[in-house]
Amino acid sequence: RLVFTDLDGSLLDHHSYDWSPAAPWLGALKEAGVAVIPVTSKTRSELMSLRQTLGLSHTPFIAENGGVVALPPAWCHAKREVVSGADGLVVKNLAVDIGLIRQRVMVWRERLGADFITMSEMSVSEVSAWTGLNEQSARLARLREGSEPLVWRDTEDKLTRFAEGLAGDGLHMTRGGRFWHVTGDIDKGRAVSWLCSRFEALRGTAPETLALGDGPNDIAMLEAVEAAVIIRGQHGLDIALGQAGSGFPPRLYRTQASGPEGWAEGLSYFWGEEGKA
Ligand code: 2M8
Ligand code: MG
Ligand code: MG
Repeated sequence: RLVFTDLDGSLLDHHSYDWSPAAPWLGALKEAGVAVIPVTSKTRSELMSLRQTLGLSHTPFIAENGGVVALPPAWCHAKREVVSGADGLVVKNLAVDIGLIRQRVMVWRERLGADFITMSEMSVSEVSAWTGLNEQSARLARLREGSEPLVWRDTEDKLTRFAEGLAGDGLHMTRGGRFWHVTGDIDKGRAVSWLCSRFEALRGTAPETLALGDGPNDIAMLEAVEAAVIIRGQHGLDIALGQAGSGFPPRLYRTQASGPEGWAEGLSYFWGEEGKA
């Protein structure tokens, strides 16, 4: 069994980033040997710190909306894969380089005369003000490798033309709880499917999969698994499946509660009462 989870607005509260209502389930899953895999817009740097805090230091994670996949040793092909640094993880970078993304974003701003502010243009304290993250976390959020968050301040029509312009460059726009994210040709769903194939290659059997998310950028992930939990959003964005076009209909549950309470509610719905405190 594998659990794939969005962080902001799902495992973590949209405003406070608290996860305590989900802690009993996290503990139960750990005890049962079920990997909980964060699949998030957050950066690798944010994840390196958060996974310790959440007690998820032995599971893989997917950062920057599917652009970065990090594998602990147990998820690697022995000898064939080399760890990328002191952190002991093998990192697969599926993203388009952030420098190129930023360059094309600036080109289309210029051409369309569009009004928006990117995360790289914000100071650390501005990122804190937008997100409610403390200074240290905001600093880690700015260390981006393959996705650029931005706050759109122009018309819908210009947004469409901006997205079309970027599409011509092979870039995509996806929407998180607060920001639009410009990425390469990646999404959370493809990264999740890739990890499932890796699981099967190593274990010889396909995993039973469940995923939880609250935002438009989670749709592809929710369509890539067998059981999907749509967590009630606190950001006013309604999400529906059938949009990523995978054609695979997962079993679906929509929660009453939002954030980590909804997270626990979704797990209890599919996997029983065993993890509840
Ligand atoms: C951004 O991601 C969230 C995900 O839904 C958003 O778009 O609202 C990213 O910048 C991420 O790195 C950061 O941690 C998060 C903080 O809320 O915001
Ligand atoms: Mg979210
Ligand atoms: Mg997210």
